[in-house]
Amino acid sequence: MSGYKTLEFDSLCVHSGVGEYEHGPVVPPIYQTSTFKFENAAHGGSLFKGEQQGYIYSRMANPTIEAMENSVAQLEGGIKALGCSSGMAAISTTFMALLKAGDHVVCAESVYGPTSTLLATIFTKFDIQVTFVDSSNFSEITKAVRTNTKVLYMETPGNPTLAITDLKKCADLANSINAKLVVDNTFMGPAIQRPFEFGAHVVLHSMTKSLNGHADVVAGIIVLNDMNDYKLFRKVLNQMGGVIDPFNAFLVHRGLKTLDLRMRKMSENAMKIAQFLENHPKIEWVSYPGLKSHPQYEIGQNQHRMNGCMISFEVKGGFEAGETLMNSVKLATLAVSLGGVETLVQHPASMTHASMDKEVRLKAKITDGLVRYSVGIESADDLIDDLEHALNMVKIEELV
Ligand code: LCS
Repeated sequence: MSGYKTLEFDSLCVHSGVGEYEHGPVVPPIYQTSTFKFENAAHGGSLFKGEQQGYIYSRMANPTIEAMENSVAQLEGGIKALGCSSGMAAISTTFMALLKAGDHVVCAESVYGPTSTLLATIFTKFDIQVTFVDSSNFSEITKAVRTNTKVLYMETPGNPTLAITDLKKCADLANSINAKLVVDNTFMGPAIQRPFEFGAHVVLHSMTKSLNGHADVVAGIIVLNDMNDYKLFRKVLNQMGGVIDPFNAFLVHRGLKTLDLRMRKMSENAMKIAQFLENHPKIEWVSYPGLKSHPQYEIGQNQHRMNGCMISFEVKGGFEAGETLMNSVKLATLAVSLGGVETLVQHPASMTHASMDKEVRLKAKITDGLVRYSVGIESADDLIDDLEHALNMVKIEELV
């Protein structure tokens, strides 16, 4: 809606994307319909030709989905967004839109496991090449670039190591070689990091995580800041078919209203927990963007408004000790996924990143003992008590 450019982010969370609807509902209604009635044959024909604006079929456009898309586009500072059936649908649609046989991708090595597997196994079948790099070391990205590089694909902070990538340097490099910088912004979300501000060309999310925030939806989104890109991506998504459905779009739009509030509380909790872990004698190391010990702390502070909800750490004693911890927590839930109101803990090497080649995984510093902890909105004191109790269960013999 006009005028919203001047609102602060927390106000935008509540109001963005909400339009005017029949009967004046405060919340966009759910248009739970697959198709839309034409007034007559000529009307149907003119909608298909694009001579008139209107809805045709929900894979192409739907008012509930559009309301949510407009909200996310505004929150990210883009111009248009495309709701997808999952984060992986957003990622595969993006590669389908930007790449052709013979092209090359430079991809961060610490990304969600199936993203790297998709590039390394499925897209290579179509003669698309990929080089994985430690993206926290910018010179590795520069060295990996070739004449046929069309996409720099970055996830920052990376899943699950939380390695941070300098987005401005990547955007400048992409512009200099006529490639696109694609950023998976799932871990931080627009309340914390807005990649377009640093020059990204495409921003995408698994909305299954913090954008929806309540662990009850699987969905994704692609945000664009160029109208020609939007037209291309929309066509590809429409042909590939991985669109979101109206009910899930409604739930995500509802979740967005509290995005800023949730991320503040989660970041505040995570900082306390990261400090607790860093000072605990049974902890080998902690990776959290808010700790000065994070190797890319300065870059993170330049890119982030808050420090986020994700912590990675290793218990002394490696995987066995980590397993004891995961089996001993009571308030945190042992489950994959992240960014929801409930605290989750999981083991990437055997769970989210199990599909990755072991050598690639270890090179990306996703060690066998790494534990990933997604901080929710519970009391930080309760969460720390829970971790303290679980760490007490790690036997001293396991520490060798
Ligand atoms: N990008 C990131 C950074 C992710 O963490 C995930 C899922 C995806 C994309 C894919 O999204 P989806 O298709 O599942 O909506 N990450 C998961 C994780 O770390 N645990 O379980 C899923």
